[in-house]
Amino acid sequence: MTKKELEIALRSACPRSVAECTNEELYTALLSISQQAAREKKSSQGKKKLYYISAEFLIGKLLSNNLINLGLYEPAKEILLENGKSLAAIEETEPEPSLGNGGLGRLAACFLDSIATLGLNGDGIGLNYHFGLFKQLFKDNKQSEEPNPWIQEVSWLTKRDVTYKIPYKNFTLTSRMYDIEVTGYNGRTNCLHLFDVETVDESIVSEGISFDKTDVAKNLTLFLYPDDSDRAGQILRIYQQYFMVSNAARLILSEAAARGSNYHDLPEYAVIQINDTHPTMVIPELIRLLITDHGMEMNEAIDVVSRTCAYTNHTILAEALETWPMEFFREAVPQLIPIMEVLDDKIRRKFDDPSVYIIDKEDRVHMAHIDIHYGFSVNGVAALHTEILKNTELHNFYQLYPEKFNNKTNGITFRRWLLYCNPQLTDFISRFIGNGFKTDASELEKLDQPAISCNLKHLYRLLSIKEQKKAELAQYLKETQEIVIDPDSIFDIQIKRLHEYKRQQLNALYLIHKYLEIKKGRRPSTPITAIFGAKAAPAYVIARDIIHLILCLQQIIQSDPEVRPYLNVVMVSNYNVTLAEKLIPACDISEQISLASKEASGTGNMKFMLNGAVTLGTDDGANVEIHQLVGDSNIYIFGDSSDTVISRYRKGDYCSRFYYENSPELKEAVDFILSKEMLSAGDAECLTRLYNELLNKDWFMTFPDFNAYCQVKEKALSDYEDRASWARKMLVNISRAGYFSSDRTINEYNRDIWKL
Ligand code: T68
Repeated sequence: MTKKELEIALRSACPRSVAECTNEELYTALLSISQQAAREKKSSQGKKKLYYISAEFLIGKLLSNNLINLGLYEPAKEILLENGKSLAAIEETEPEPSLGNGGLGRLAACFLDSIATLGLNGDGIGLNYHFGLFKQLFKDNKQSEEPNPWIQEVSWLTKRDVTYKIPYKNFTLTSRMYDIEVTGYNGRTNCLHLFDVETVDESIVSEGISFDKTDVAKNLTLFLYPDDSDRAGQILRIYQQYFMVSNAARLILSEAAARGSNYHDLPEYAVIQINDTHPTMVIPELIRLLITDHGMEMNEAIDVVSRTCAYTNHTILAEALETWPMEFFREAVPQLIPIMEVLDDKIRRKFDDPSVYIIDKEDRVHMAHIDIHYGFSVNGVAALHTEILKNTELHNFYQLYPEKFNNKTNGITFRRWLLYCNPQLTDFISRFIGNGFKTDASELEKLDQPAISCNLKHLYRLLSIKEQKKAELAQYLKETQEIVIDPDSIFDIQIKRLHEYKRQQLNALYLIHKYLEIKKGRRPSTPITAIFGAKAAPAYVIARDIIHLILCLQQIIQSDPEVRPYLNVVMVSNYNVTLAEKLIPACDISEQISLASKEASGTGNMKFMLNGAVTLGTDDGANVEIHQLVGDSNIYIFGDSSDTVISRYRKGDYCSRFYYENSPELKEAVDFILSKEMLSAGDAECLTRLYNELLNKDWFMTFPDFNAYCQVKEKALSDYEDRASWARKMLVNISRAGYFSSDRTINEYNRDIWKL
């Protein structure tokens, strides 16, 4: 579509002239134009098709992304400008779909972009949550939750005439499929299929995010990860997961048949990627449907399904690996039980090792075990993670099936995380190395050449782009959250789900330490702004306490005139993709400080590096690969190694109090949690609980890494002062980020697993 054609299309889609339209009307018009353009690029239907099933798709706002991918972004911007309108202002009217939680969901979104960009035949399948995870608010320095509605009268969802009857023990629900078109860069359009239940009732939610958990017909697709701290909540998860996979299985079978499959040859027509264990029930459900609806023998059905399904593991936290009591299945989906019993029985006959059974002696079903035994591929999401799976967490399975295990280091789409969120940096790069990197990210390496790295003018240009993005962020936070930050300070950012293993509490302890240092007169040369963004799962008490600690610290520091000019702490509320797009380009120091061995990969680390931030982190997840690519002098690595951590867990003799007693700085920082300043800003119960947790347990070992963390941070802060040399570090980081393009990741999935 040319600019002229777009102008004509826009005029006819608008209720009045472009200049006279409201931003909402222009949004609606642009949405329908880009949907139309996307439909014209529908992916060609090859014989074999990929289905990426995931409980989350954290897709972010779609308008600009789709315009970029359709090549319409610049023309649209110009036409709007000529009519006194701004695309940025129109974007503000678009709600962000709340279909995800963290890295796993954002990865799924990046993958859909790359699958379409590479012209592969593949769709996503998930659920159409009306209120998403939740909308985060801060009251009295604490997190509170509200529904996060995003589906409006006009939206990217297209209602389809696909519906199924999904059977449960006591009732049947009628489903409905909605589609969101996913357009790749200069590429084809695929679909994200989101299933919903026709009877869902938004009005049953009251008091924050509570609702009747037993009224499944009304509540099924209200929330992602509804509270599962009680039995009703846990069974609701089963209802949701089964709904997702039963719909998926029916769609996959009917599409395969339409492409010519006779079901016996299903693996030639379909491959299913199971994103973590939430979609695992697709395995027994497909087997069941092949038997009951298509007359297949059990053994053949198991074989066919096993050759169709592949599993991605995203966690090594034992407590995050899903296991469900058999009685839950009995209560919700008893039809799966005979299948799961056969699957378990076959394993028991074959292997004399209870650790690999599907059903354990407490009658609990281990979802990952189903995937590993009855899928043909098991992959981790970064090199270190896959090694830990093979050697430690899933070692017994690795010995049974070494050929199934493979690594697929995560990636991110450069369209959203560079071209869209940082056009200034994109221009800077294109000026030196042309546009090839937009489709072949490895070309970014060309940036690391003496003509740039030895030329102060170019290096200062790079620094000035960073300054501009910092100023833009400061402006945005002021307008949207009334947060004031100094754009001339160092932006040190930690944004990710709140979890003890990610160790926001370690960062907070450093900030307490820094606060006390400044009080003693030791002031930093350049002021520091520490920015956090994180949601805590509502039932995760310690995570909420950590948010409370950070918010209290923010209040204390901001109201202390002695400290405030040198140090600021801010926590943005309702951290989401839209905020990430503003925060990441503005970052100087990227905090990736998980306890080594615990972060499967991380993908924020990749987005920061691509935007010229320097990583301060542990040798964990994909940080290890970043470290290898940029070299010791362009990253700040600290802390105990994953081997040390794993053996410390094995020995079981970790004692946090020992470290507390032996480091005066650490003791001082920890004690500050219960200082009178803190207790007057916050809630004694929360702060005491957190203090005790750290001192008596500290399961994710923040104390042993505290001193090393403080040291390496001081080193980074002082290195920042030499602007030219910092700019060179930025340049090296950008130039090595190509490896982390999700196009590379998807090519590997296709080469090794999907074979489309
Ligand atoms: C993340 N996992 C990993 N899980 O933590 C991160 N899990 O290291 C990795 O980069 C990313 O996946 C992509 O591979 C998650 O985001 C969840 O959100 C989750 C939610 C519920 C239950 C289990």
